[in-house]
Amino acid sequence: MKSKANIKAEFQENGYVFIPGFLTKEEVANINKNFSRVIKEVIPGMAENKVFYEDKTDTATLKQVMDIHTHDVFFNDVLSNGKFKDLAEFLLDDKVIGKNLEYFNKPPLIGKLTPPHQDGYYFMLDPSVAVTMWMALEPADEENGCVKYVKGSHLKGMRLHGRTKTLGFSQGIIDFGTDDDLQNEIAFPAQPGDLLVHHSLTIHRAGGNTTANRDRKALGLIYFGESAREDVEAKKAYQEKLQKERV
Ligand SMILES: O=C(O)CCC(=O)C(=O)O
Repeated sequence: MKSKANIKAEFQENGYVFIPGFLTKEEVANINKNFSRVIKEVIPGMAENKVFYEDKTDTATLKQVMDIHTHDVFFNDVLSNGKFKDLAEFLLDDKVIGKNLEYFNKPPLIGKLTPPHQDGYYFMLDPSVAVTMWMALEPADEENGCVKYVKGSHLKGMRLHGRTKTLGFSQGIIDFGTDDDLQNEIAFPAQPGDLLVHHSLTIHRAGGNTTANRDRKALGLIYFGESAREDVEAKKAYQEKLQKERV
């Protein structure tokens, strides 16, 4: 078990921290049970721009669901009370607001790669005081698309992003792949209940799912520090632009 002091030191130095066994098997089973319920009962009532499929015509290819906390009491509680939020406050040295609770999957063979990006580019915060948490709900490795981080990238500023063709990750770093990126990139295979936490400026990506029979389900949580200011106008304009490009 990592000490609290080590968890914070790693986060500050590397821009991410890996916490094995953050949730117990029972806690993971409970999250999985509730995601199954949400997929069956809640998603049908959600707006189209919150629910993404690899193939729109096939609900078995569900890949991402956003803002689940605003539609479901159980997941609102996971985001806004308890150990995830406490950890976010500890790492950011700030009070935090739970902004998003997401479901991610990469279905076998068709689950696409996650382009290299910095979450802060999407968040539009000044200062960019925010963390993202990513928790494996089943084994994730290089074959089914585990998360990869560029160590120390949170200290090197925001990179240039441009439009991608990936649904759910519309922006990616356009010049990703420098020597510095590749030499410092580390893959994080994870088991159910293992937690990854990254700073909003940390560069990360994930491969596609090349396996024939394994999913890659994960829980995502986003927290903004109270000291971060959202550029509300810029964000609105950006959302409108995305919406226009989608039709
Ligand atoms: O699930 C993934 O592939 C990546 C998730 C991600 O990029 C994020 O949570 O910021």
